[in-house]
Amino acid sequence: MQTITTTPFTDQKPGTSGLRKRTVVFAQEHYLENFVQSLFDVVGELRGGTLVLGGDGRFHNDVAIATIIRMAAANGVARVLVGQHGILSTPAVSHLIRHHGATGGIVLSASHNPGGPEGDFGIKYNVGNGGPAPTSVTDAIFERSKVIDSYKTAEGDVPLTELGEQSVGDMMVCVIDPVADYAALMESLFDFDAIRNWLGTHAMVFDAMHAVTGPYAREIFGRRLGAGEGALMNCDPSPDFGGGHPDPNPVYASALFDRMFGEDAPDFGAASDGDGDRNIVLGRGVYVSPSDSLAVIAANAHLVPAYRDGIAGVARSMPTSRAADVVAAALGVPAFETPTGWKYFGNLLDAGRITVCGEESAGTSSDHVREKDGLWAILMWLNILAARGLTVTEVLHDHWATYGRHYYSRHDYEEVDANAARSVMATLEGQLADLPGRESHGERISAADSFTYHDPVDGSVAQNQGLRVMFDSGARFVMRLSGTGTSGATLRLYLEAYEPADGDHAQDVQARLSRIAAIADELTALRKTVFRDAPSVVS
Ligand code: G16
Repeated sequence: MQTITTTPFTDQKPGTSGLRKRTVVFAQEHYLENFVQSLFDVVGELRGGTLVLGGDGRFHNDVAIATIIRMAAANGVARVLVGQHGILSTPAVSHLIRHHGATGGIVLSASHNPGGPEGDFGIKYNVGNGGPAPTSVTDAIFERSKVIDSYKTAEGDVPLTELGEQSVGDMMVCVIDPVADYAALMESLFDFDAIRNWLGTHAMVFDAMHAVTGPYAREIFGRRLGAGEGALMNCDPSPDFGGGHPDPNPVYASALFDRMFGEDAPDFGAASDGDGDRNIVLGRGVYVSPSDSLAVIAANAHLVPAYRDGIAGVARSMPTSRAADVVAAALGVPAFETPTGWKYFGNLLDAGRITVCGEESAGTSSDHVREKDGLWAILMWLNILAARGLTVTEVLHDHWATYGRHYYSRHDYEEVDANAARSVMATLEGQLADLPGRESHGERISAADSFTYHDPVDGSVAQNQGLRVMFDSGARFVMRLSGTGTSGATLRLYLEAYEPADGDHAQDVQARLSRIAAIADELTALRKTVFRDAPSVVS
């Protein structure tokens, strides 16, 4: 064992989901080591404990895993479970922690951000319930990182090519199949026979975007459910995601969108992101907004074996549309509104107060793990389609005719000047108190605030979680700064308008939301301040 002298970095504060930086930042001498030692110092129970370790296969994954294994041995970890070739999806890590009773897990990923030497890298820690470390833990790691002066490491390299047990000093390293336990969990939740039969007469396509879910998709959709090879796109993980950007949105998953909106489109299309926790779902010529997906899943969960007895409650992040709330009210179960970030669902799931939860950022999941789970959401849809015998479009239309439609869109202004972004937020925040009652473009503002969350389970409070402006018509806009970017600032404007069950559900989404977008721009001088004529991404 060696103790290496180091000096602190000042920028190791985890964001919405772990520490994300440019790969070149992580490649600096001692950068990863400082953060990992801070983690071992803060999470004392890892000494003598079990650590699950893996990543999404992006550039630098192998180097980081070898480093962490050596440091784990030097810091007294008893056992590391690491995915073969260093591969583990985020939901698989969450499941493995729970399944093996591990102390925690480390995921190496920058999620949907691009990879490669010029791209991004990231590290996040998940605690014993399988979920992202709460703010109390990430804050403590950050505090420690500011004063750290040495880290511990050991000699030894473990080849990750072969399954089996090896040792580094006193620590056991088990190289495990990244897919097996997770695939078994999925098979235990869903009606695989019904999905297999449905796939016998319907076509699907799944785009793994050269990211981590490729091997999972081959096993689950291909081998266990019998979807043909033609159903699987980009299923070989690559360190730079095939030169792409593993964010399953209309811009970066355009090949899938083109196919689903083209001639002879398959019945069902789906994709997931870099580390496999996000998902999108499409039907022939139709895209399901993530907020609608959560609401449809909540409304139809009882058709899926694992949720046959109904759901205890639903939670959504604040900017996610309120479609799921309407379903919860109809089911007579509670609905919770949490800040952006999966970690805020953990207490509600652990306490049994909710069964399903989701976010507008293409994340949906249930109490089977403590992370969002892309393949789970896709299997939910397949199981629902098989049970109902309807197309994706029919399921959506039926949903809107029952609960009303929440027209929804997110406008992202990416990599804008950080000061300009803060000024837009300050401009709106300064007006919040005066906004109620104001009228513009035929809409009247009913309320406006800065969102504060009071966790009903442990009483913790999270302030400044985004600015909300609500209208009498049931419309709303939300503005917040992203916590996952790695350069400049990303401003997110979330737009929502409600059309009741007997209303017109066939309007163009952007046209329906244009009034609210115009009001948001007027109140904040958004586009003028960030020097942009239009958002970088509209989803
Ligand atoms: C992460 C978090 C999500 C969050 C998303 C977007 O997802 O886990 O809870 O909704 O970032 O966050 P922001 O709006 O702050 O950029 P992922 O898939 O990137 O890990």
